[in-house]
Amino acid sequence: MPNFLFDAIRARMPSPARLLLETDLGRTISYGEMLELSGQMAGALVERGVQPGDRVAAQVEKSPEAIMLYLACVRAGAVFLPLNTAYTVAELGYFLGDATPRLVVVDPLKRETVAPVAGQAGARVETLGRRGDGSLMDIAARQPAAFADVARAAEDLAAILYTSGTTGRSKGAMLSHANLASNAEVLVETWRFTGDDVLIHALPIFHTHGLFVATNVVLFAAAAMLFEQKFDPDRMISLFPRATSLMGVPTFYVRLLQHAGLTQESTKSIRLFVSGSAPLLSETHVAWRARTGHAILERYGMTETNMNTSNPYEGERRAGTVGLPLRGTDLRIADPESGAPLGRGEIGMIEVRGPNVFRGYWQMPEKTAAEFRPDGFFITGDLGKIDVDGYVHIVGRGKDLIIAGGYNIYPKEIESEIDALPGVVESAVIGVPHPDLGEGVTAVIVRSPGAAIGAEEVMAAIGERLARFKHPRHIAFVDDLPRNTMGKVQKNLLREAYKDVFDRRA
Ligand code: MCA
Ligand code: AMP
Repeated sequence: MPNFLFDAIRARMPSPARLLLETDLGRTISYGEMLELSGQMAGALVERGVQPGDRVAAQVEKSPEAIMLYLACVRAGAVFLPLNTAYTVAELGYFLGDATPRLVVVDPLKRETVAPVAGQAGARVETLGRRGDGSLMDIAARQPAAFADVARAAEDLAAILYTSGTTGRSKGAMLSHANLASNAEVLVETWRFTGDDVLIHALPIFHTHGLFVATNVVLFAAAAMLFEQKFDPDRMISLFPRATSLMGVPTFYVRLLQHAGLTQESTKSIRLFVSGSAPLLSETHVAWRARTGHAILERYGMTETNMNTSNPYEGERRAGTVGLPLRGTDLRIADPESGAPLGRGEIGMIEVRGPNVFRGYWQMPEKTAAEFRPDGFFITGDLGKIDVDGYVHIVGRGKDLIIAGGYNIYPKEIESEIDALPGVVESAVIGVPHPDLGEGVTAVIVRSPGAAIGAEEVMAAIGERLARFKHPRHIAFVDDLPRNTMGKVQKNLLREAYKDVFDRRA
């Protein structure tokens, strides 16, 4: 039956024997095996009661099986909901309660801890283990390799990815089959991917970058990937001779520049280095070019929109810019308040419209409506301008967001946890320059008179509640937070006051 996204992958499949991925342990999966394994996994989902439109949540370590689970969801007509492996059980409880998935798939060691929150959300827990341990893999092994894909139309949902909210709780961005397929198609074309490409895949697969940009581009190009458990500079250098491309966050490039093995010679088989998810400093772009002769191609996207812009493959890759709108995506700069379009060179809100833009926030029609203009443009929350040559520059964020190592962190979530502690009056959480992660989380806290709470107590208290990457790396105590005449905390002043805390330590 027609299945919009998987049909597009099938239509581009190379011969079954061609390599799809090779892991860092040397395990390989061919395109033919992918078809069989994802079909068996789809059969296992159906046996476990998954119906079209059901959500299937997954908090699993990076593995080929996790990719098969994603493809199985697409084929079974389910909605894949990947979750950061760093999320605590408290964080997980919210996502499961909101998305009410039919199944929650976890690694075997997490089954016991996740079972209570899954139960509260009415979801059944399955493990993604090995064959022989009663996991989904066992059920899959009993299924026929041929699976009749469930019919799904272009606008049907393929995935929900949660993006933290600037106010309130995280919102589930609903991504359709057409959102994912259209973006993969245009990226393959823009970045000239072909069946001869070998991508180094060292990103996590619970976010847009690693799951859709990297994996779908490989599948849509019938290319191969070297599928690494995590980013490791030594491994990258040793893999370069076998690869043609790398996709990473700026921290990848910053760390690789510190490696003596990064040279023109060691990177000579690579045709494309792509950076995204956070701003790539011009100095990183320039240093990379000087060391390797390659100009990193920077692009810009969001969970809600997939990729919006890219520097050109041919033509100037301009440092400090995110390039030109992708084919099919309209991008404009508008007055943040009125939405009135602004002219070339003027700074305003970046707004986008196109087949890449999501279908709204899961069960939040008001929030969805508030983030779209009447003519269908999505308000990104990023501030930027378009220069005379049409290149888009991101100059700041209209949203209170920290990006550390490519992970988005919403200050409000951390402030709420800190403010709830005894002895704390209030707090402000800011991101300040960090030499490795781009931005480092800093908490500025006002204590109640006489309270003795210190940094250690704060860390101990929030440690169990928030994922490790959200934890402040610097904590300061002050008498008052700076406020404007409206009473709003002036985070710009705090960012200025603490701008050197990480540089000093580097
Ligand atoms: C790890 N830690 C972090 C981060 N990663 N802390 C803050 N921010 C982070 N990003 C913590 C670990 O828990 C650990 O804690 C300590 O830092 C040191 O870990 P380390 O070994 O240095 O980290 P790593 O494992 O090397 O990871 C760094 C990383 C990784 C490679 C940059 O964070 C990463 O792969 N980031 C990519 C994120 C990504 O895919 N973003 C795309 C989002 P302890 O102190 O306990 O040891 S999609 C998106 O943004 C849009 C759509 C887009 O445009 O792409
Ligand atoms: P996420 O919520 O994880 O989808 O993150 C999306 C946000 O990451 C965007 O709204 C931007 O603020 C930021 N972002 C992504 N790519 C870039 C880039 N190349 N330069 C600057 N910011 C970026």
